[in-house]
Amino acid sequence: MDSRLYVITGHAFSKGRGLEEVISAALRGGADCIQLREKDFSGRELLEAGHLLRRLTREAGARLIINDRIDVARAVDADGVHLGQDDLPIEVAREMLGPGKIVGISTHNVEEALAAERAGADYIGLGPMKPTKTKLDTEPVVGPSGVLAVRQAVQVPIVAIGGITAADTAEIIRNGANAVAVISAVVGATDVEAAAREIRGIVDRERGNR
Ligand code: TZP
Ligand code: MG
Repeated sequence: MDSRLYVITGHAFSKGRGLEEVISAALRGGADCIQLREKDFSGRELLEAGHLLRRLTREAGARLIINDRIDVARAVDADGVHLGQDDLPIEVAREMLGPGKIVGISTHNVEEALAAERAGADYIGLGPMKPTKTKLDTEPVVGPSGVLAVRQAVQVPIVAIGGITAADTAEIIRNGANAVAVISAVVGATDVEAAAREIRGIVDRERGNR
């Protein structure tokens, strides 16, 4: 899972703009992985959004990951799922998704990262990097220094998350993250495409310097 700019949907943070408008702009700006994450959508609404995102991500050559819902991921032929620590275990999700699919999991410290790697995760989310208003029930901040500690402990790709802006991205990538995942810094930006392009450019530059 070698993505660089991982953009997560969030209609509540999209300034009233629709999913198609916002995600099309993020993809034009260089998002190479989109996660469908809408906690208050019904199954029907998730399915409809998933089909739309599948079309947009295919056209852009980007990945599509579905948060939590393995059934929705299968129904829309997504590239994989993103799980929380309390969701179905990685092995079970992989069995349900079938071969060739991506299974990622949220982690918050070295112990969880090691367990995820042992369980065969394709990538780990690691965060929060900073306090964020986007997710209310976050674990304590791990920060960019936490990326360094986890990078020293595991080989699995690290997708840093939580409160990340363009200004934080260089340090996070230098500390060993493969990618940054954002909601508000891209979907809440006035110019979504420009915001994505700026962050993607920083990731590309810093990864090139490693
Ligand atoms: N998981 C940990 S922090 C977070 C999620 C989904 C929210 C990320 O949103 P933002 O706006 O990039 O802080
Ligand atoms: Mg979850």
